[in-house]
Amino acid sequence: MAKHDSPVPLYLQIKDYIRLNIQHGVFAVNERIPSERQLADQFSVNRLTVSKALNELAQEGVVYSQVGKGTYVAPAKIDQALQSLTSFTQDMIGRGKRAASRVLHAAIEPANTEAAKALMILPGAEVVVLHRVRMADDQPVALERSHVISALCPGILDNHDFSRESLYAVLKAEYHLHMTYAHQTIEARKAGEAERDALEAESGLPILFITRVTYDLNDHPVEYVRSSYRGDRYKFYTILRTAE
Ligand code: 16G
Repeated sequence: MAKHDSPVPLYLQIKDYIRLNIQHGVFAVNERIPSERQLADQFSVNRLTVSKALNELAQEGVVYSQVGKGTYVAPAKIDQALQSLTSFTQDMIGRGKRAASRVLHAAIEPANTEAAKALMILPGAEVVVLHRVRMADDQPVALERSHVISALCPGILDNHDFSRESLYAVLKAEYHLHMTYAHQTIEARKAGEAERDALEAESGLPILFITRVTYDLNDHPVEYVRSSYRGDRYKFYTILRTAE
């Protein structure tokens, strides 16, 4: 029952109620939660108030709706630490998930200005361009567009299938390129059309857009990547310590 005299708005009380029930497993993952009408009756509020609560929870990736069917509990987000440099495959193995990729594009191309600048090569020098939809347990979670300096890994596309192989593992085992550190930025934005198609997402999906330059042991840039992670399936965490 909602507290109508509380300073906490009614729709926020409903959100808290749903969130708590999910945390305690009362509403289980991929199961339907009570309908808008049931919640409106239960809390003695109008359906618009319930709909506002459900819409916000959907935007936050806590629930998802299926047209004509109802609202369901979304699986928990993948939680990625920002302290260490890992590959997607390593991340997924660490979580007990199956990593795979759908390769959208794989070719040797002249570097565009942006990639050339990031990789400190001349525009037009050859780069391996690899666009992949990264899948966790068969669910698309990210679209990655990698550029790797071609001269560092000759023949890489001829000998490997990146729908199942790890790029970092191949670079290390075959080309002795040890990815050591990376500079990375993360920005929020709405998914564009290409991202929506690749990630099988609806319009309005929030994206965590990551730009990364990855360096080898000798401080040489090796990879420039632009990645779009589904905001409803991913979150990043980091440990912060006080400055000395
Ligand atoms: C991570 C990296 C990406 C790299 C990929 C290699 C981001 C933010 N990070 O996803 O730069 O290309 O791992 O993964 O995109 P793989 O070794 O599994 O192919």
